[in-house]
Parts: sequence; structure tokens; C-alpha cells
Amino acid sequence: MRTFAVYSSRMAYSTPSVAVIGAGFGGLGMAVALKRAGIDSFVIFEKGDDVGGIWRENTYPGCGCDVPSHLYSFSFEKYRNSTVRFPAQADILGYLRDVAEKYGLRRHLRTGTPIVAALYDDDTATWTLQTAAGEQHRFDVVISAVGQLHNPKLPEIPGRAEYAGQSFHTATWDAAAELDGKEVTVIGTGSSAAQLLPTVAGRARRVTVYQRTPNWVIPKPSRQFSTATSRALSHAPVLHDVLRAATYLAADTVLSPVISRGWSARPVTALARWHLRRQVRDRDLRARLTPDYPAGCKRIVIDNGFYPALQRDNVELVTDPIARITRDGVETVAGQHRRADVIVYATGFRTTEFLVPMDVVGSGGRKLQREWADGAEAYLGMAVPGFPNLFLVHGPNTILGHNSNVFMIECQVRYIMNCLRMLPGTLEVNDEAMRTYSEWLRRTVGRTVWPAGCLSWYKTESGRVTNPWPASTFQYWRRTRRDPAPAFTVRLPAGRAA
Ligand code: N01
Repeated sequence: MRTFAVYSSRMAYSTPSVAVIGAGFGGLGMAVALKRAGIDSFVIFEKGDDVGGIWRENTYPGCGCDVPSHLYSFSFEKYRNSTVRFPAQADILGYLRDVAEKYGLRRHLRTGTPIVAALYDDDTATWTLQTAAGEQHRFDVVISAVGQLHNPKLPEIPGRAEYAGQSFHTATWDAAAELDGKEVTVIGTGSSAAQLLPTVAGRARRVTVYQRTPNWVIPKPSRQFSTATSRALSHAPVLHDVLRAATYLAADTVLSPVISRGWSARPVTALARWHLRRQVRDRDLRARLTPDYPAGCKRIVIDNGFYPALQRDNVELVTDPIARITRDGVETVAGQHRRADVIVYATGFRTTEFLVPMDVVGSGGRKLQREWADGAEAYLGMAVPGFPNLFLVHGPNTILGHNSNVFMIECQVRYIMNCLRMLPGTLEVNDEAMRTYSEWLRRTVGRTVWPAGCLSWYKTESGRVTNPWPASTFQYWRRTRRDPAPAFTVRLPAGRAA
């Protein structure tokens, strides 16, 4: 096991003190890598009461993952239950809790500790993290792993505050909410709405679904592996890795060209149209559910239950735009009012506000949010000039709509560990590397369906694409395997010769 001889904030040559912010997939993956490298001097700050990130937060009925478990897991750790192909929220949360236990991460974990500020001190070359409770902690290195889908977005619909019934966002689901026999309104038709609708429609008296824009939906294979497959997977673990590699390559080969309007855009669109035709017989409903933008422009929904649930007798799809929310329901611009005992906001997340609500101040007092006023950008999504020894997991332009985000996290974890190997001192991505990367990013994003195709959570209001990786994941893997040294300026601590 390799140990790190680096300069710490305690002015001694030892391992660096590292703060990891967030205990979801990103934070835990990072923590395992630190441990494996012999760096034990790290703390994981977590705003919630346990590990799990979005899989702890999202508890709406039907919540689960539409990426298969052998891909939506760390390469070094399998799910306990080998029969599950598409893990439910509880499976994934259980998996992440198992990882925390197995790799001894709990003793590094500070739950219920939101970080509100991170301030860099040029004199000591250290970061001070401030918690919501007002505590301050100093570290040599800060790794933010707060994700992109954690700040719920409530829609700015007039009258929302006057609504007198019960209402909540999908990411803050109220388990005690009375749905049985109630009139329930669901606003939004993205992945979260698609997953929750079958269960909610089975309980409520009536459900009204407000759709602003239809999504492309493709079929999802069955939730469980066949008995023979799961038996084979548990007896020959190598098969798990083979399946993982095959699924990864298939997704990368087929779905990556969709976003760049490549050869596979047509078959994927044809598959979505076939799925819609097969599941929805009514022509009018089908027309209202058919998108008018290219597939892949918004994240494709992978689901079998949404269309059938929409056609239940107690469910109505409303495509007239919403005009306002009243004390007891929702009114459309066509003047129709529908009562609601409960409103579920399946309206997504404030995805382009990276690291918010943390106030991050780097070298020379640079404010990260000011640097990002026109849209967040970071070198390979991980490092920003002017912010030494600060790394981001799942930073700008690294999320995927077409493969496993855990794969991207593992690429980032490996790259950040290679950066830490350049310590002692301070590491800062240099302007040249950043400029070359930015130019490539803009060119590549420009070739995708995102800038002109539709509105989505992938971009800022001004239209800058800040969230997804615009190329194949293989390309990200290749770029993050390169030696990081040429892209970074390393400054040795005072008193040390180069
Ligand atoms: O959110 P969304 P989500 N009036 O942003 C509508 C991941 N995820 O929580 O398209 C009316 O996709 C909005 O309409 P429009 C996955 O990456 C993964 O469902 O903006 N409607 C849209 O229909 C996903 O993409 C899994 O016109 C309004 C909906 O609300 C991401 O999370 C499972 C509105 C928001 O859809 C987010 O999914 C679940 C308004 N004012 C989620 N504002 C997996 O299985 C917004 N909408 C891995």
C-alpha cells in the first residue's frame, strides 16, 4: 500500500488532510480510494443523517435506477443480491451502506454537517471549511462530491404559495402523506414522475398529470435477472465483470452517438416510437406523448409503467399549460380548474447551480460562483484555475444521460488520486490546459443535440450546456488515464526546493 509523503496543514511532512464533502456514490468512492492509498487523515462531511446521497434523499414510491446494477455499482464491489437487475432505491441505499461498513468509512463520517463555506488561505496553502453550525476545520485538500441532482427545483408558478393542500417535491417525499382515495396532482413527466405514477395511481382516487414537454421513453428489461443468470452470476463472479463490460460498451456504442446525432439516433427514436405505439393505442394520446425534439436532447426515460398508468380510468394527462395554482387545485391557461388534495412537484433539480449553497473562495479571494456567473466549467469537470487543491467529483460536464454515472465517478476518483500523488505543495490546473479543454468542450458540445434541440436541465437559462459529458465515456476514461502532471502547476511549500 502506498503512503503519501506530503506537506500538511500541521506543518509536518505527513499525509495530507483531506475533506470530502458528500457521502453519496462520489464521496464514498473517493473515500475508499483514499483508504486504499493509505491516506487515513480524511473526513467525510455529509449534510444528511446517513450515507447514500440522492439514494437516501429520494424515497418516492417506485424510486429506482434504470441503469442495471452490474453497471450502476463500483467496479470493486457487487450488490449483495445478485438477482436484481434494476435496483430499487432501497437496494442502492443498502449497497452504499454496505460499502461504508465494509471499507471502514463510518469513522470518517460527520453526518448532519452541511458545509456552508470553503475558504482558501494563500499564506498557509490550506482550506478552511465552515459548517452550518459555525465550526471551522482546516484541510490541505478539499474534494467536493455533492453531485448535480440534490437541490430540488420548485416551479415558479403563480399562486404556489397560496395552495392550502399538502404539497411536496419528489426528492422530499412525505411518507406520511395521505394519498389513498385523494385527488392527486403530479406536475412534470420526467424520470421521477414516470417511476412514481403507477404506485400513486394505484392509491389515489384521481391523478392529474401535467405535462409541459413529452419525453422519449424506451422499454426497460425486467427488473430481475432470470434464475439461471443470477445463479451463474453468483457462482462465477467473472461473469459479472463480463456483463458489466458488455453493457458498458453497448451503451457507449449505441447511446453516445445519439447525443451527437450519429448513426444510432434513428434506431433509438424508432424504438421509442415502437414502445409508444405498443403501449398507447389511442392516437390522440399518442400524439400528445410524442416529443418534437431529437432523442437524447433531454435524458431518455427508460420505463414500462408510465404509459399504462397514464391510461388508467382514474388518470388524466393535461397538456394545456398551467396558468396558476389556486387554494385547492390547478388552473390551466384554457381556464380549466382541477381540484387537488395533494400536489407532487416532479419538477427536477436546480442542476446548473453547482456547489450551491456553499460559498467557495479560492486563491486571492476569487469567488467560485462569480467565476461561474456565465455557467460552471472545470478542467475535465474536476479542477478550476485559481482554486488550488480543490477537486470536484461530478463537477460540470461530467454527468451522463447515456451510461453509468458510477463509471464517471471512478474515472474521476482515479484521476484525483493521481493528482494527489504530485503533492506536497499546491496543485492548480494551469491556464493553458484549461483553455485547450474549454475549446474542445465547446466544439464538442456544439456538435450535440443539446444547444439547439430543446430546453433541459443540462443547460443554463442562457443556453450554456454545463452538465453532461458531450462525448463517449470511453473518451472520458482515456482522458482521465493520462498523467495529470502537464495540466497542473505544482507549487512546493515554502522552504522546500524543487
Ligand atoms: O426531473 P426532470 P426528474 N411547469 O428535470 C417539468 C435522474 N433520475 O426528477 O421538460 C410544468 O427530468 C419538466 O418539464 P420540461 C435523471 O437523470 C434518474 O424527473 O422542463 N412542468 C419535466 O417534465 C433525470 O433526468 C433516475 O418542459 C414543469 C419535469 O418537470 C433527473 O434525475 C430516476 C415545470 C422535470 O423533469 C431528473 O429527473 C429519476 C413547470 N414550471 C431521476 N418545471 C434513474 O433511474 C419543470 N417541469 C437513474
